[in-house]
Amino acid sequence: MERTKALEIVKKQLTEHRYIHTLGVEETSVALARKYGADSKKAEIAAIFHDYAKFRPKEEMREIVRSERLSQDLLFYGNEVLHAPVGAYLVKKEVGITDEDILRAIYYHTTGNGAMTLLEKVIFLADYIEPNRNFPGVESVREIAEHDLDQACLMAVKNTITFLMKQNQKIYPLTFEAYNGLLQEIK
Ligand code: DGI
Ligand code: FE
Ligand code: FE
Ligand code: FE
Repeated sequence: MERTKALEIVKKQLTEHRYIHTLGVEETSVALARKYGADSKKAEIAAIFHDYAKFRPKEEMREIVRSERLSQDLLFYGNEVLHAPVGAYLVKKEVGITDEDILRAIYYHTTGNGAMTLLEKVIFLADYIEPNRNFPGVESVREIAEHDLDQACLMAVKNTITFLMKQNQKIYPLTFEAYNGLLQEIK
């Protein structure tokens, strides 16, 4: 799909703030794809659509989890976790994207998983470090991302787990699997 067409479609789904974030993820993921040898066209499309479902009502997302038989443990989690797998489903159904690499990158963009592909890592990391993000620790992840994709992803997952634990929030099992998987790859 052409970039301008994709942006036109996703813009309707997002707030202005989230659209600007999406442009940042796109720019960052294309740069990471070029640096680390992922498919930059797939990175571009996955980035543009990664938060497609971010503003769907929670009940609509829960209904999709039930009717499409996604992992039923998703029903114990909120919008922050749901919008990624539900987004992959909706991008396929409503936008007509069928490329499994792109759909997987969208599906796993929030949690990661235990055996991440290059494209999944690129989208996961770009979402975390895109230029509009400014939370404690993001600058050091940006620096690691200059030279080591796996270490940067690991640092992002560690920061996320620590942040969630400090807030007494549930951690989705795939988030722990991402931590374990990245650690194993690095060793
Ligand atoms: O959609 P974005 O805000 O661009 O970014 P995202 O899809 O990476 O979502 C980030 C949020 O998701 C952040 O508030 C932390 C939260 N999150 C990430 N992993 C988990 C999680 N929340 C829970 N409860 N459990 C997780 O494993
Ligand atoms: Fe997201
Ligand atoms: Fe993220
Ligand atoms: Fe995002």
